[in-house]
Amino acid sequence: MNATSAARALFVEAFSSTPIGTWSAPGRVNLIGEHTDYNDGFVLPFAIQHRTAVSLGLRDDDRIRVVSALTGDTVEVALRALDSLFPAQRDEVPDWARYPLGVAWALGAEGRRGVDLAFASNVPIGAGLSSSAAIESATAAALNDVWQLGLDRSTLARAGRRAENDAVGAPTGIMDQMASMTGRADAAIFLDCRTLTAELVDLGFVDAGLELVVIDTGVAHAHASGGYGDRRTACERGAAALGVAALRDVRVEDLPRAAELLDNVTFRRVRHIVTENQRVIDTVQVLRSEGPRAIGPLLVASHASMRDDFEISVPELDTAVEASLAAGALGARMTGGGFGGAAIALVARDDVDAVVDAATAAFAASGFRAPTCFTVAPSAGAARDD
Ligand code: GAF
Repeated sequence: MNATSAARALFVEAFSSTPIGTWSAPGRVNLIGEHTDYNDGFVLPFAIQHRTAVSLGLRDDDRIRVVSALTGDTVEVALRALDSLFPAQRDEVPDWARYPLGVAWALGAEGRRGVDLAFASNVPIGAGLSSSAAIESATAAALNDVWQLGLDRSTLARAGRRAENDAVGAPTGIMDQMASMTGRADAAIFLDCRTLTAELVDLGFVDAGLELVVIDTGVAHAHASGGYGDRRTACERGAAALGVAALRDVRVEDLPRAAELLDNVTFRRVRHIVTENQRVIDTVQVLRSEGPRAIGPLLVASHASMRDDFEISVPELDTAVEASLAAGALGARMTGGGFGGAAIALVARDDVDAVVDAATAAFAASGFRAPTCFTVAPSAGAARDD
């Protein structure tokens, strides 16, 4: 059953009534541009075919009920109570329910009509494929329609980020929500995270005989704790020491001066962001001038920068990348926030099995849990399904 049918079936089972509609939104992979979003920089993600769906029913009061196929539990609160729950009392809300309730809160729920929401998803959780942005974007798209808010996609993406930052407590940027809201089949989104200007870039994987393979390491990550926030703090420290509003404003040619001003760790964090921004720009240019077969070296350089300078890779991700490249991938890198999750490999169609076999064998040889491997296709963003 796809996510849309599963959400509808769950709604009927949980609420004993028929939903008025179902909306869905995708997860994403990021082709290149990691941790650049909260530095006002550039990213190049694309929405994938895995989606989270929400079936919605209107209520006659001001309450919101949410139920998830994942956990099976139902959470119910008054819309007017959301302002006192978020952000201060978020611990009173079960983890998963902070995402949809946080979006309702971020959209300004008080005074709106109550809703019942049932969620189902086939976006892998904890794999760095933005299962959280998918639930946020599906919720935002649905509430925008039924509450007749008339908000554009960037504004809905910002509401999703606010939910993530303040209701969930993860200090993330805007990339995932923008990818989930604005994805298009066959294209990546070249996003300027300072202005939120988004350009679609044709990927041409099909015509070039290429597949993008996801190698999910099974190492779970969470951005509400630990390393992600530390990296963000280091970037802010670097920007302040260099006297710029954000690391977006530092150019590659400024790096020698930065090396003199910053301690070694902060400098390496800065160098990752500055060179990664340039790699995103270069990738877009290479895609447009030479096509997707030529972007491999940029993906490989991005991974090395994350492993050595930003230090957000883990042995499983490095193994996935090295094994893919050894088996003939044109390029490979970890994708998403790091500290676990998935790697991506750009692979000629005929080499997909060899890459998957090589990654699986390398994991076994290292004593790691077997990875889950699948291909992803650039897909449409949030939409109403029925
Ligand atoms: C996570 C965050 F949610 C994004 O905002 C982005 O920072 C990414 O990690 C790293 O590029 O997905």
